[in-house]
Amino acid sequence: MIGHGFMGAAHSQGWRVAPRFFDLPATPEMHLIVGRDAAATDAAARKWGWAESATDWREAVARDDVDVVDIVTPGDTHAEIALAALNAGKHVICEKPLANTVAEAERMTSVAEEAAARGIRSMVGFSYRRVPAATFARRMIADGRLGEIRQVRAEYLQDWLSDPEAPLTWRLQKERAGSGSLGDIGAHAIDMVEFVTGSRLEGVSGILETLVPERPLLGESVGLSGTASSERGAVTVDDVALFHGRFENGALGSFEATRFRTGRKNAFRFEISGSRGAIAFDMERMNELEFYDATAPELELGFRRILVTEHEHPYLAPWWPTGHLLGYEHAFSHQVADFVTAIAEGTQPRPSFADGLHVQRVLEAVERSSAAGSAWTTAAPRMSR
Ligand code: SOE
Repeated sequence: MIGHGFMGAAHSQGWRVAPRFFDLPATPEMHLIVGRDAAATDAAARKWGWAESATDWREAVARDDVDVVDIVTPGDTHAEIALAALNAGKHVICEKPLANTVAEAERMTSVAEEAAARGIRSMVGFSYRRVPAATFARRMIADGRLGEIRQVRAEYLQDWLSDPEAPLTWRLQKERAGSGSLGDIGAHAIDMVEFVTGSRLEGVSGILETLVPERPLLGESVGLSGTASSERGAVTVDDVALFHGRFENGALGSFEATRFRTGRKNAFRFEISGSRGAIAFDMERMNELEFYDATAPELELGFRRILVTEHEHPYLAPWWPTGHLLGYEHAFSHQVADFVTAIAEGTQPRPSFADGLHVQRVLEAVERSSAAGSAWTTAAPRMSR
């Protein structure tokens, strides 16, 4: 594992727990964790259960006793690490968004596809796909329970930046994070509704806004926010991203991503409506799916709540008795279980780097649209590149 921040903790939990609950065709060993600060990386290794720690990721990805590389660093390092790891013959799982630019994501995808021909697997960490209620929503749509999909609404609302004195962490610097709310949480919204509906966005119109243009520079790094110093620096990413789009299946979608929505902590919600019904999901109530069956008798119409905790629901079989809820971290175990299974069985895990590249194209289309006064902008590959 390269990196040891918030995602390092979440992925470590996934690697440790997945083989203890799922019957996997191969058993991962948590071998080596890499970070720039030797003492902090060593502490992370001991806390999370990695056998060794190191400070040089280039040496790490070249080691003969490493088979899989998990990239949980900020976006500006994804491409370089992923390319080195794939070229060294390692399977790679990379955090979202796949890269900071479309050009990087294209390069990563083409190297991943060459590597796939040699049996090397790669995947992007859009972990929310593996929340059982979300996976079940996809199954219901694939089974035709919603009929023809007409409208999609997705919003990812957090509030940890609404305090203008919250410090300037890497997530607020374009050269490190690529973009702001758009890539950090809007990317999840895009991947999620494309996964659930099975249809991709083909074009968008959007507006991006930076609400607090300067913030205190970062002192000591603590959690997502860190502590502030007395100097200030420029915020170079969007704080709020609003966009709407059209999917290949003709459905219309509206999207909102913000880290300024006071009172909303991790309100990742989507609602999808079709000719035969609708579903709604809210990550703050992640064990539930609301379902409206438009084919029910007229006097019984209404949204009903499905508690997605039956053993037959996706990923639920190895967990707890019905009604005993799962949490945020379980999706990371599901991600590891699927990735290890794909490696052992020689299949392409999803979301692939190509899927991550598509999300990157949508993110870039929103940025271009916003820069052009919200002009309609396609997310298709650009011929001029
Ligand atoms: C911060 O906004 C963040 O940690 C995102 O970076 C994650 O992708 C999301 O899962 C939770 O919020």
